[in-house]
Parts: sequence; structure tokens; C-alpha cells
Amino acid sequence: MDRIFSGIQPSGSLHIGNYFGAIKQWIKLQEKYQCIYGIVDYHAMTVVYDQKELPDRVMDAAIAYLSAGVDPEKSALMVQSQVPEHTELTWILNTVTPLGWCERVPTFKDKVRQNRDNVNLGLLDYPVLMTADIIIYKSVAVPVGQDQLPHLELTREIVRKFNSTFGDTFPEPKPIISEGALIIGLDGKQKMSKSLDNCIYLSDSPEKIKKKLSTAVTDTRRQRKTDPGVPQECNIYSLHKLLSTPQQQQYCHQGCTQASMGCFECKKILAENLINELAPLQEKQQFWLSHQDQVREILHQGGMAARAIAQQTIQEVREKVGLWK
Ligand code: AQP
Repeated sequence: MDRIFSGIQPSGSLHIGNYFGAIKQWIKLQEKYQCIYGIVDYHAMTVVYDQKELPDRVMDAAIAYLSAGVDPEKSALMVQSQVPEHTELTWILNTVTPLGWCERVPTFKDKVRQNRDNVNLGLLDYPVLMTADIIIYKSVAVPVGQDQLPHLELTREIVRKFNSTFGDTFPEPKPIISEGALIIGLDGKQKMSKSLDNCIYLSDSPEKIKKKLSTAVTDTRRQRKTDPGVPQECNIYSLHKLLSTPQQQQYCHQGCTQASMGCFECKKILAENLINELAPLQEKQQFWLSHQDQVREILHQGGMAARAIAQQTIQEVREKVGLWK
């Protein structure tokens, strides 16, 4: 079976952007690929974080993966820092990656804007570490949201540079883009992001989901119920497309364009559907929360399986780049 890798940084609680953009399709891909799903904790260190909280965040993420349906019998569920070959490969890749390639990545510019007091080298090197995460397993593809496409393009460039310098070693991984390729935050402007406080979290209660949606920004043309809107430009309608039946979508579309339905009713339908989508996941979250030793064991086993592959790759890379034996 071909192999794929994907991961999420434990920089906060996971949200529905992570779910629709990444995790949901991970579950289907388990049938077709040998999957390695990582909690990429080295990445979470590139912004200011609380070192006492980080292990809990890793546990939260592992519980979210398992609750959403990542099956440890089929996929390796691992923590990035348990496989130090990721960082060894990063160093080697750093030496073939021109500085300018990293500087032009749009998310680097965004992160610099958001972290003025902590513009560290890790922020710049983030896509190189991400490249190492993927290619250490010789992954042929990566399931990601649209926001990660520039990173993946850089990954492919780095792979080409490495292969042409040291000989064919890594496949060029292709993106697998999900249906929920880009989920906009409740502010209606920016990508839903842990660091932007514009999220519906996977663990939010039904009451919280209703409350958050009730104040979420919609099409700004609709100041009053009698103003017709443009659903294609409304954040709430884009979520309907992922969560509502075709009949409900048509009902909301018509109600909005003909100004016969207010945003309140449209949000109410969406809230019910989102609550129902998350209910089974939240039930499983409760189970795993009370079985954390089992989660630890799953991460340990997944880490060992992943490391066995990573060690083979790093051995081959060391030989190719001429490191001392
Ligand atoms: N809003 C989103 N829409 C669609 N997909 C998304 N993903 C994240 N946000 C959205 C997908 O989730 C995977 C893991 O992302 P990550 O947490 O490792 O990194 P991120 O994209 O930087 O996520 P955040 O929430 O924005 O984190 P912070 O705020 O800490 O930077 C990826 O596949 C991504 O596409």
C-alpha cells in the first residue's frame, strides 16, 4: 500500500476547520493507504506556548483523532517528537533549501504579523520541518486543507532539489484536498484558526455552538431581514454545503436570495446539523477521556511503528549525503 502522512499541531483545541479540512478525510483514506497521522508538537513550539499545557494538548488532539474515527488498527497515530528522525532530516533539508523559498511562503508572513514579539527561526523553518514530516515516510500524498497548499508546493520543490542533488530518494507528494477545503472563522473574514479565537471547537457543547453561530458574521449585505443576500459569499451557507441536506440548502439559498428568511433561521438549521454531526464524536471523546492510559499506549505503539520506517529512510539519506558512518 502507498503511504501518506498528515498532522495537526497541538497549538490549541481542535476546531471544525481541522475536522472538515483534514481529519474527516483521514478516516476514509485509511481504507486506501497506509496512513501515519501525527500530532506535530515541534511545530506548536514556533509560537509562544505554555510548556506545562503542551502534553495535555497532545492528549486532547489524540483523543480528537480517535473520536473522529482514526483507527489504530489501521493507521499509526504518533507524536512527532517521539520520532527524532523528523528533526534530523529537517537539518539535512535545510542545507538544500534556499532561504528565499521559505521567506516567500504566505503563512510565514501572516505568522510574522501575528507574532511580532517572537519572530523566531522556527517560524521560517516550519515548512521545511513539515517537508521532513511527510517525506521521512516516503509519503506519496498528503491530505490537507487549502491553506496548506503553498507549504506543499514548497515540499515538492525541496524534494526535487534533494533528488537532483543526491539521487532519486523521495516521491513528490501530491495534495489530497478535502470537500471542506477552507473553513472561514466566525468573524467571516479569516481562516478558522486556533490562534485567532474565531472557532467552533470539536468539544463545544450544543449550547455553545448555538451561541457562537448566533453571533457569527454572515453576508454583510443583509443588514435587515428584508435585504436579499448572496449565499455564495456567506460563511454560514458554505457550512450548510458541508452539513445540510440538498433540500435544506435549497431552502436556505432561496430564503436568502429572496429575503424571505432571516439569518437567524438559517443559522438555526445549521446549528442543529452541526450538533448532530459532532454528537457521536463528542460521545467518544468522553470515553477516551476516561481511558487516557489506553491513548498513551496507542501513541507509543504508533510512534514505534512510525520510527521503524523513519530510521530506514534516515539511514539511506545519511549514506546519500555522505555523513560519517
Ligand atoms: N480553517 C481551516 N479550513 C480548512 N482546513 C483547515 N485546517 C486548519 N484550519 C483549517 C487544516 O487542518 C490541518 C492541520 O492544521 P494545523 O493545526 O496543523 O495548522 P494550521 O493550519 O496552522 O491550523 P490553525 O488552527 O490555523 O492553527 P494555528 O492558529 O495554531 O496556526 C491542515 O491540514 C490544515 O489544512
